[in-house]
Amino acid sequence: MGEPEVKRVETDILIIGGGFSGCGAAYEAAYWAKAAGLKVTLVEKAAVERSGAVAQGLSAINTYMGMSGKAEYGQNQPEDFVKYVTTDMMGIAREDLTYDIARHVDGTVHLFEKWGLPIFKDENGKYIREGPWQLLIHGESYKPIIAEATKMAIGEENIYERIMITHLLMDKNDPKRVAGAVGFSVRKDEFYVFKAKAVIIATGGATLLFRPRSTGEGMGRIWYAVFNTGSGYAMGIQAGAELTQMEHRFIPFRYKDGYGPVGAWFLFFKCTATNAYGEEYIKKTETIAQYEPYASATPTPTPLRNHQFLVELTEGRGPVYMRTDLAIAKLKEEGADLKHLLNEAWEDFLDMTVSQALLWAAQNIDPAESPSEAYTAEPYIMGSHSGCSGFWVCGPEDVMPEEYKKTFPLVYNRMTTVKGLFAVGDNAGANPHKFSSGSFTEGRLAGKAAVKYIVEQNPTPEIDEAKVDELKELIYRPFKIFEENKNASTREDVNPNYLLPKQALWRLQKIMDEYAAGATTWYKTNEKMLERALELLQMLKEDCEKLAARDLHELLRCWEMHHRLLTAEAHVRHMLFRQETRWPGYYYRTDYPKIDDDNWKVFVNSTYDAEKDEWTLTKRPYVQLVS
Ligand code: SFD
Ligand code: AMP
Repeated sequence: MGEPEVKRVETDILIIGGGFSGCGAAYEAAYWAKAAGLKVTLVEKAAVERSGAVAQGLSAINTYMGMSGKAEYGQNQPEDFVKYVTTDMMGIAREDLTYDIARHVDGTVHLFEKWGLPIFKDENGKYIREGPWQLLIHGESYKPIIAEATKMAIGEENIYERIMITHLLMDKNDPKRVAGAVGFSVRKDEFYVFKAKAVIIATGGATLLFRPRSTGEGMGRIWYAVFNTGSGYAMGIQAGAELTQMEHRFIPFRYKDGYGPVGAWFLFFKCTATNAYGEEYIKKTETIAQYEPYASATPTPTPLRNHQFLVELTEGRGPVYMRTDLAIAKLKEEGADLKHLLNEAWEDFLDMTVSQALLWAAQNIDPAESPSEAYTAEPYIMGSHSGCSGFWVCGPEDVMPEEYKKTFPLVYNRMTTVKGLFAVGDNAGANPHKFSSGSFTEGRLAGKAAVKYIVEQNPTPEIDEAKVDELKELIYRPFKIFEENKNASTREDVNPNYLLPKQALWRLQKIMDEYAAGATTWYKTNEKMLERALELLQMLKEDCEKLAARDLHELLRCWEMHHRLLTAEAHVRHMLFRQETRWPGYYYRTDYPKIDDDNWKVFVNSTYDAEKDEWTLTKRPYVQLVS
């Protein structure tokens, strides 16, 4: 590799990540930027057409109200959604943010349909509901459809693909204001410096921090996107942006090994899950009775449904099965067309989780004849599904409580506590259940607010060139480490002076799995285990100074590793701080096994001071807006 060429891009709004929230931000910002004469730029480490969590497609839109008043859409109101989300989070959510998504999300879904996304409809043209908030789609090409509209909105010349962003740049004259970002091309020897007045973090959540259940031939097969590597969390943490609920995680209950989602089966096909002895274990309400008042909510909150499963497994009544056989037999009895039903059942997976369909074929499973095993996966850190980790972001001015307004230096929707830095989708914390449509919507809200911020504040960022040089040196260091040390051994993957990113990742996953409530310990941990996790993470951090890369792809893996590591540390520190078990079924603090509403019905927030290498953790109040 030669000396990388330095490429400079000057823009007004920089969007990092071209997934669902990034595309939403680009689409909306482009509209408002036109009138204001501003430039919008999107940078993506892969190719927007098939990047991110929706790369494979999806078979449902899980956030849709249907509040237009038209009978064909349904009739949920945003307030209903807020109540549902807060309850699912066991009593804590940013209701202002959730409400804001709910009141705008339908418009996004209607746009998707206009752009060509096929939504299931009945013979009267009415959307077919999978559940109260969910719609079924023919969604294999969901991402290309959204990507095309985004490209048309901001212009392909403003999209930079195959660029891995590694660090944010802060303003030379104001370290608490963002000034851009740097990264490198994963295809060419090019180092990128983006200068921007506002930056929107839209890089998705963090996967593979924990040892996955898959091994050997299935290694790396997980439920959420492997491309979501905690980049946004890590970059924002280093910039000093306040985090919220980083102790939270999502443990999805999935078809075993193929990770096929269960929602369509439970809600649409009315499928049940039973233990090995045929008992429908969710009816055993005694297993969650200690978690009232949350246990008697309808639907039962997601973590508690997991808890019920875990009781069956750990008390020896596994395997647990999704009874597709019983569900299909019942629907047939009620007069459903079997061929049509089976088409829908297979499409559910072929649209978004192809490996599940392959696994059915490989294991000779006909869903009409045999049940399928289900299991809980390893933890994922994310803010858009039934998980709420992310940045503490500003809400809309009209509904954000005064207590929250005080925590922000400037009030612009979805801006973090760092001036000019916005976070959306998986990166915006404490407002989960956004899914694809809500993430795109949140991007739109931030895109509009970023334009407003630039117009009203007229920021004039200046880049510190010495810092840029320092970062360039640091970013490419893994190449140097490899070259200088490769002859110390006869095998490139065994060396006393460096470690490869995959080796570092395995170590991270082992630490997190064994000490930080991974699947191996049935999601249990305590203060001592978490403290030990921090010690081991610190050692791993020191060793990661010696990460080596043999090519640009491995350099990408090195930086994904750094980002995962910092995200993991934030997760452990937050879990250590929250002295209760708020989400049984997601994780258990065995030293504080109860839900403690008196002391912990609050958000746990943190900030990191990079200069001093110090974390500060604090509580922020939960404010109920909808009763
Ligand atoms: O069935 C950098 N999701 C579902 N949403 C639904 O609406 N319906 C469903 O059916 C859903 N299900 C589901 C879902 C996801 C997956 C993987 C499966 C099933 C198997 C969730 C949504 O997909 C999710 O909520 C949104 O996509 C979140 O949006 P966002 O923008 O927060 O994340 P993203 O789309 O993954 O995009 C992130 C982008 O950032 C890029 N990136 N670029 C540059 N530099 C870096 N350092 C970067 N780091 C990351 C990524 O490449 C990506 O493009 S179900 O289970 O419920
Ligand atoms: P999933 O396929 O598990 O990702 O779920 C898709 C959607 O269905 C999400 O909105 C879930 O919260 C919801 N969901 C899944 N299972 C259930 C269930 N048993 N009861 C109520 N909602 C569910």
